[in-house]
Amino acid sequence: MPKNILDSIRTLPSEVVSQVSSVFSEGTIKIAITGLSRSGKTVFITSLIDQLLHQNRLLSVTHAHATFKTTLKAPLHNVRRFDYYSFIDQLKNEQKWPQGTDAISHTLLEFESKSYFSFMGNKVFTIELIDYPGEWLLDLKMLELSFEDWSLQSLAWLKALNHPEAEKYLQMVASLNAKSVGSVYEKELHETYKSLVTRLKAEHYSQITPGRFIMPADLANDPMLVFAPIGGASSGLVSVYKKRYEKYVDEVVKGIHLEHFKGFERQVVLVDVVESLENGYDCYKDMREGLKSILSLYDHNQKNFLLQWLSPSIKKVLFVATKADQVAASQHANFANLLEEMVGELRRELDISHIETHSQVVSALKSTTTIEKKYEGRLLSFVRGVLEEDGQLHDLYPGEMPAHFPSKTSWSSADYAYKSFLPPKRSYGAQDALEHINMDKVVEKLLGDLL
Ligand SMILES: Nc1nc2c(ncn2[C@@H]2O[C@H](COP(=O)(O)OP(=O)(O)OP(=O)(O)O)[C@@H](O)[C@H]2O)c(=O)[nH]1
Ligand SMILES: [Mg+2]
Repeated sequence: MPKNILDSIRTLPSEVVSQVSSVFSEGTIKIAITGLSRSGKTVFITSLIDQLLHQNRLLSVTHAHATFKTTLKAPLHNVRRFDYYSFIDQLKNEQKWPQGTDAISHTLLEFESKSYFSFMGNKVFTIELIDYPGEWLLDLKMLELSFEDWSLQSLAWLKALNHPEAEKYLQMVASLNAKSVGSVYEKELHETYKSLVTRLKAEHYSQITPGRFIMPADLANDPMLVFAPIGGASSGLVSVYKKRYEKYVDEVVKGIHLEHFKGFERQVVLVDVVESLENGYDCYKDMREGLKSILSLYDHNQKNFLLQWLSPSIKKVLFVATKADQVAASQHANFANLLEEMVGELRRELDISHIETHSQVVSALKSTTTIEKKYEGRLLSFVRGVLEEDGQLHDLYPGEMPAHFPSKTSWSSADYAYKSFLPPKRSYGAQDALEHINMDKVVEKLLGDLL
């Protein structure tokens, strides 16, 4: 702000100053975009920024009267930058999805929004968007657990999976005894557990801790990570593993994962509804539990003082189901129902904690178009797009989405197989944002009150 304006404000009567100073209200609103890996965080944030930068042309106005301008600001020092320019280039010009990202990254957007009254001047504020891997948020439950409790819970979870690889690991743990000590045992058990959770992750299970075993980022090969859940009988390893576990909780979960969550006002939770339908009842249930852990930060019964200290700053949570373009437009009402079913209980719990919630089905980048076609005498809704598997344009009938998640007995994953599409080939003018489904509604629900 120019110095002379500040000086002239200082000489105004106090009641006028309080009015005028709100005009220049500055401040940064922090928004975390979270979700398990591949849920669509990077594409969602890229599209959100792109819609905001091109807002005047492409979004239906958020509030009838709102006019605002958005600028991408220089990145913060000492944090990883969310690389909007590379991502948007890949999506618009190379028809490529961005590679997976395995760490927290930030970006700053400055908004100037027009006020109702010309004498008031415009409101300027900054939004910090943070791409935050949901896998790291799952670790927050470790804050509440001793090494022994975490081990017990993890082993019980593995047992309940009824998975042959999990079974092998459990047998390995059972075979340990007081003499199983030394770095060879330490590493072998850790590596076996790490491969197991990596495999379970690939098979779409969600509740995996610690997050850094599957997304190590800068901690790959850090000796602090050499631990694994074990039972009390194998006491030879307990003391070393316990020390490392406690160091991990202290330095990584508290020191890094939690640190980035300070001062959050809003959170977007991306949910891959299509993926959960495709992977069957057990993965669906596990994803629901995973989402619960991700949001345990706001649990009003939370006893952990660190979490209690963080939660009051959160005011709004928006649940978003991405990739709506994988199904025909006629299926979007059912899609929204499934999202609601997945997060309904969480929304009620957040409501009790006085946190506003919304849900929205979107496609951050609309990669298909819905077309009507006759098939065996029936008019069906097909999706037309370029398939990832062969790079060719296809018309596909993805079937009807159910209005509810099937029950355990009636759920057959084979009924739900959705294809992946590539970003569409089109030429974008300077004024064109990514084509989307419902990103304008996201802007309204997430930011509408600020504009
Ligand atoms: N059809 C369609 N596919 C999408 C959309 N957004 C994301 N995808 C698909 O989902 C994949 C993952 O998207 P990302 O944005 O990279 O997901 P992420 O959550 O950042 O993943 P990680 O960085 O691995 O945690 C992409 O490679 C696409 O295949 C969308 O709007 N439409
Ligand atoms: Mg990503």
